Amino acid sequence: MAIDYQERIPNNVDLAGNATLQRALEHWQPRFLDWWREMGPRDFLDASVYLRTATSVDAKGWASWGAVKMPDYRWGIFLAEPEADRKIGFGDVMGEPAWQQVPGEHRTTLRRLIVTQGDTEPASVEQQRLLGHSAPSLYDLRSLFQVNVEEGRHLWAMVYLLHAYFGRDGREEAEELLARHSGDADRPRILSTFNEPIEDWLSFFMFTYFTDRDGKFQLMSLAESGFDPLARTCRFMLMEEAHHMMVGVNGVARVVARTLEVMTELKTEEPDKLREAGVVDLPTLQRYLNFWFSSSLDLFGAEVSTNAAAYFATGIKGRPDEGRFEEHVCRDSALAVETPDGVQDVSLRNAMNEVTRQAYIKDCDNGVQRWSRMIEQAGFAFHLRLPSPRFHRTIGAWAGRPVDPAGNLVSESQWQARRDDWLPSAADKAFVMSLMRPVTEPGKVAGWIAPPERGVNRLPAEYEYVRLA
Ligand code: BYC
Repeated sequence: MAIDYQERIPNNVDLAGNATLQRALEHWQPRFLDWWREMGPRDFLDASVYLRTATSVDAKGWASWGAVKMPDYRWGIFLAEPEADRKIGFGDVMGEPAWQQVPGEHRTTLRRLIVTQGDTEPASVEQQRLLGHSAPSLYDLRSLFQVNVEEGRHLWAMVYLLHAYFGRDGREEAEELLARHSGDADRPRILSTFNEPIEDWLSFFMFTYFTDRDGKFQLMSLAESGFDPLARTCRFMLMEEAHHMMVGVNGVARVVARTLEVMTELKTEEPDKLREAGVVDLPTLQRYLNFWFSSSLDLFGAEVSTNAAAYFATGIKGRPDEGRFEEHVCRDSALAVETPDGVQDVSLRNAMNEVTRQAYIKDCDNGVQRWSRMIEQAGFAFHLRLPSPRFHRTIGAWAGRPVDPAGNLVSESQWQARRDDWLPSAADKAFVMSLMRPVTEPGKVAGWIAPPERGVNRLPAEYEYVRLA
C-alpha cells in the first residue's frame, strides 16, 4: 500500500480504516511532539535540515529529499509489504502460519520485547540531544539529525504495534516510552548502554558504529518473528539502520584519517604532541572503541539465557538471517560457551544470545580492520583491535570480572591500576570534549576530523545541509 502523506500520521497500515486506533495514535502524537521539543535535539527546532523521508516501503522508495524543520518531519507508520502465506521459520512452531494477531500465551513476552526495542529509540535521541551544539560540520550536523528523526520513526513503529495489538496495557506502555529518560536516576531507560551519556562526537561515531549495529542484529532476529506485524516492521526499520552504521564507520575513518595526516606531518606517534596539535591520538581512539564495543556486547543479554531459549522455541525471536542456517529447530545441538569457570556445553537454544553476539562481533571487526588498514597504509605500526568479549562486561557470565582487553583474568588491583589504559579516563574525556567546537560555515570542517569524501544525495560536501535559524 502507498503511503499517504496527506494524513496526519502518514502510514501504510490503513489507519483511516480503523477509527479507534487512529484516534488513539492521534492522541499520542502531540505527546510525542512535546517529547521531541523537550528531549530531542536541543535548540534546533527552527533549523531547516536537508533530510530524507521515506515515501514508500520498497527498496527504492524511501528517499524523498528536502529541507525540513524537524518538528515538521513526517513521522509515520510503515511496515514492509506482507509476504503471502508466510510461515514461521524456526523453533517448535516451525512451518506453522505466522501470527497476524498476538497469541494469548505470548502476549506478555511479545509486549516486553517490543517495549525493550521501542525504549532504545527515544533513548538514543535523548543521549544525543546536546551534540548539535558541537558538530564538526554542517554535513555532520545533518547526519545527526537524520539519525535522530529516523529513531523517532522507529519509536512510532513500536508504538503502533503496542496500540494496535496490545489494548490498554499497550497504550500505557506507549506512554511510558516517553516518560522514561536516558540516564534518569528514577526512571532510566531499560538497557544499560542507553543510559550512557554521549557528549562528544567520537562517542557518537562509536555509538552509531557499535550500538546501532546491535540494533541491526536485534532487528534481524525480530524480523524472523512469528508475529508477522513485528517482523514486517523490523524489516522496514533495517533499511534505515544501515545509514546509521555508515555514519559511524565513516565518522571514525575520518577521525583516523585526520590523525594520520598530523602524525605524518609531525612525524610523531606521541599522544601528547598529537593532542597539542588538536587531533585524537590512536590509543585514545582505542579506549573509546573498547568502551562502546564492550557496552554494546551487553545488549545481547546473558550467554546462557532461558529467556532466549523460550523466545526461540516458541517462534517469537529467531536468529539473524535464520534462513541461512541449515537446522531451524535446534532442540538437540549445543554450543561451547566460555565462562569464567571454563568452557561449558550449553544447549543451543539457551545460547541464542551468544550465537547472535558472535555474528555481531564478526560484523564489527570489518570496520575495525578498515581503520587499521588506513593506519598501516600510512606507515604506522599501531593496530586498532576489538577487545576480548570478556572485557568490561556488566551482563552475563563475565559481568564484573576483572579482565584485560586481551581476555585474561587479572587481579582487581591490576584492573584498577590499568583501567585508564583500557577505557576512556576523565582526562581523555576532557581532552576530547575540548575539541568539540561547532563549525557552522558550509564546507568547513573541524580540525580533528577529515572532511567527508562526498556530500549527501550527490550534493557537494560544501552544501549548506543545515540552515540555522
Ligand atoms: N541492560 O536472559 P537475559 C537498537 C536483562 S538496539 C540491562 O540474557 P534476554 C538501537 C534482561 O532484560 C536493539 N538489562 O535477557 C541502537 C533480563 O531481565 P529480567 C534493541 C539487561 O531476555 C542504537 C535479564 O537481564 N533491541 O535498536 O535473553 C540506537 C536476564 O537477561 C541487559 C532489543 O534489545 C542490558 N544490556 O535478552 C537506537 C530487542 N541485557 O527479565 C536503537 C529486544 C539483559 O530478568 N530485546 N538484561 O528482568 C531482547 O531481545 C532482549 O530483551 C535482550 C536481552 C536481547 C535485550
